[in-house]
Amino acid sequence: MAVTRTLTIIKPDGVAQNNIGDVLRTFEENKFKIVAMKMLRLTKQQAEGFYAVHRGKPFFESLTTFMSSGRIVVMVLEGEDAINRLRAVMGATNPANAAEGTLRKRFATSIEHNIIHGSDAPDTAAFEIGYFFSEMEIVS
Ligand code: IDP
Ligand code: MG
Repeated sequence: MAVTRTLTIIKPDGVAQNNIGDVLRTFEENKFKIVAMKMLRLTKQQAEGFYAVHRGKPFFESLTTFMSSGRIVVMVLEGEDAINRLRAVMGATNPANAAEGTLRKRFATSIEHNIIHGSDAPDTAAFEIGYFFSEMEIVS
């Protein structure tokens, strides 16, 4: 497996619940290298642009309102098979279905408020990394 990059976000609920430290520790324990990181607050329009693939879904309006409701931490992670390994560490979208020990099982409170985002494929990872970071801001 090759070293790849993925985009992750600690969502507004994770920041508000003081889970930044828990998430960073989990990344380090799982041998992800944090190669870019910043805190920001999305506008509604910026959240809609990020989640454009979900436009038209019943949860789109609520999701983009939630994602623009508070501070988030955005990171680029690098590692062996980073996209798939991050998804495994995150757990299922709905915390009720998330495996024991996963971030969503540990900290998420609902299918929407599930504390963390992770890219789901190489093409979406490339789009999502470029949405937040220039190549100059990624330090590996
Ligand atoms: P993922 O974050 O596990 O990749 P997606 O299906 O890509 O899940 O959905 C994006 C985000 O939209 C989820 O993380 C969650 O916050 C929210 N979401 C997904 N499905 C639902 C739903 O059925 N109701 C409410 N929110 C949802
Ligand atoms: Mg997704």
